[in-house]
Amino acid sequence: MHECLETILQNRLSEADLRRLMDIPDRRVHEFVADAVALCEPDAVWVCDDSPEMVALTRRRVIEAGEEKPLATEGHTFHFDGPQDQGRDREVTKYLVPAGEHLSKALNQIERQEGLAEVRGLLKGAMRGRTMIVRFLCLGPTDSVFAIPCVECTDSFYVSHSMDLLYRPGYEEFRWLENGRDCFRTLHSAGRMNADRVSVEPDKKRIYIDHSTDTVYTINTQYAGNTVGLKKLALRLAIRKADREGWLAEHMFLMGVHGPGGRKTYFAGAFPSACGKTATAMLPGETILGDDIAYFRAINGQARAANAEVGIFGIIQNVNPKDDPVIHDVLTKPGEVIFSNVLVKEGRPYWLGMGQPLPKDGVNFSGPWHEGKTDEKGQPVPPAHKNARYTVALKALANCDPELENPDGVVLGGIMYGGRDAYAYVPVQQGFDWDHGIIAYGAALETETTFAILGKEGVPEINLMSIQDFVAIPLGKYVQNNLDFGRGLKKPPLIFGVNYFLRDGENRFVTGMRDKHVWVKWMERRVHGEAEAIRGPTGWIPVYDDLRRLFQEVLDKDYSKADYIRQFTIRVPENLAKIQRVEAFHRAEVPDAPPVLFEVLAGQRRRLEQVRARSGDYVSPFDASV
Ligand code: GTP
Ligand code: SPV
Ligand code: MN
Repeated sequence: MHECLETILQNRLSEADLRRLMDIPDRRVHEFVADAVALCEPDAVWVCDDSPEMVALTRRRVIEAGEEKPLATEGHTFHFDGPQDQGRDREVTKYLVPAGEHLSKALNQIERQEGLAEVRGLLKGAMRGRTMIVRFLCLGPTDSVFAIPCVECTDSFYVSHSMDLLYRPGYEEFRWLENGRDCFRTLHSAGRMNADRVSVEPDKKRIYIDHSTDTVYTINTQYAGNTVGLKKLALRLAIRKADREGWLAEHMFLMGVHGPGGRKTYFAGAFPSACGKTATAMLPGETILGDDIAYFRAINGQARAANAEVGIFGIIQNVNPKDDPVIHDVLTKPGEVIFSNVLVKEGRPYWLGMGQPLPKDGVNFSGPWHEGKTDEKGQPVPPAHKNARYTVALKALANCDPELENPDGVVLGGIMYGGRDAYAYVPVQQGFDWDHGIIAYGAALETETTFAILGKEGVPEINLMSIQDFVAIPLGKYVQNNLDFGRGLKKPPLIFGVNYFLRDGENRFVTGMRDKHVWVKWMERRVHGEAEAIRGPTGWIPVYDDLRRLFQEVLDKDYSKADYIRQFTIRVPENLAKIQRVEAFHRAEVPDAPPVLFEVLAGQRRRLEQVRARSGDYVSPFDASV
């Protein structure tokens, strides 16, 4: 076996590349690369050691390969994914489950041997005529308790370039990798591509997660969420590792919220894809530590959190100078930015909701585009895709939090959960305690599907803690791990439920885009015991006077009692219906749901019935106390 491995590597790698690979002592890495070479049969293999010259070479090669094209502004490039490759693909993303092992029914899975044979069959010879790039990266700050070394073999320079913006270099981390320490592996090929370097076999797209070997296989896709192994692919592996080791890997942003007297309190927040993580973490005047993936560890009885990433792969729709001044600035000045699936005309990128009229023609993910263009099904092709994104390094942002590289992470003051809940929950509330918050806001999180995932938009669903797509362990165990995490802490972070998407009888949102800033400031005050609250049936809700003051202070806006009542009225029938849906979901899909989940929901139902008996179906926040 070893001889064979050495022969494979010697035959395909230059002397220098072979040396860079062999300088990494862990034999499993050599085996992974040798297997990828033997399977995918690339013409050449390029082992990147993160030196500035090699990183610069990636930037050159991505242009030469035609996977990105330069825009007029220095450092800006654009990339297109195929029309059927514009988001994460749930259908074809599956866990490879060894015979005898079980995952919750709600998780997409396939028997391991069958899945391996299928995906490896598709990868066979997939890199002929191409270069395979070998990248070493690190999730979490390097040389820290959070660090997880990752290696990816890919035939895409776009993937390699994206990783330079989104992750910490890891070659050095690997050089010191003790034998046996976990490392995550991804093998990716774009598959067959057309002359524009776009994958052309979407029906053969597969993203298979082999947690038995911490390896992910992905083929016939280019969308970063399906191909950049350290994003959601590694999150699935990290959730299993965290389960083994007693910490948490979460689909959460991290931000510093600035309070009175110059203090700063860190918050994490879980929202499903395209439901407000980046929008919250980028609030003007606050600092961003991360917008997508956070790791939590209990260290000396404190909840400490670190960003797994160092960049943003963010939704560009609606980024405009008024609502998102900081990110808009980065997207319009020279610096390294990859725009994906925007409209391009004369070297300029355009996107939906950018705050200026779009050209009537240009080039986009569908090829040459003009106003009125329809696809083969007769559907209108939008100028830019709703899920068009930008990729930038966090350090390019003026509001990047200085603790990003702290090897011990930051101490968390609060955690929020929120989804697209049109009917039930009030815009902001605080859990009665850790268990209530985790269950009532996290495990009971309802939302609607968004454009970040292929398929129909706006379909209501439960998305447990905003992370259901990525939970690679039984769902009940995942909830239990969250409950247990709080028990090990001296002062657990406060848990909040937020809802930016509550609608009125006319289907209009009851809150504005900037209102979340007031909720965030209120939560910060609550952490420090400086705001009052009413004990409502579904959680502590803000008192009117505090909100009125904060609206004035934060947004320079008058906040009327009528607004407060409209936003914070307890909708009893809608909340009871929610509890019923959530219970039914857990009974049907989560056989190992912790019993306390049903107790918390039953308590919530009792309190709602109690206020209804006293005050009717729709209870003003002024009468909501239970
Ligand atoms: P991923 O990167 O996909 O994980 O998502 P994210 O959670 O970071 O999403 P992001 O913050 O970029 O969500 C953006 C979407 O939420 C856009 O469609 C916004 O217009 C919408 N959004 C954000 N805040 C609000 C709000 O307060 N009200 C309404 N109605 N929409 C909002
Ligand atoms: C999400 O879909 O939650 C994202 C983008 O953050 S992706 O990289 O596709 O995961
Ligand atoms: Mn995400």
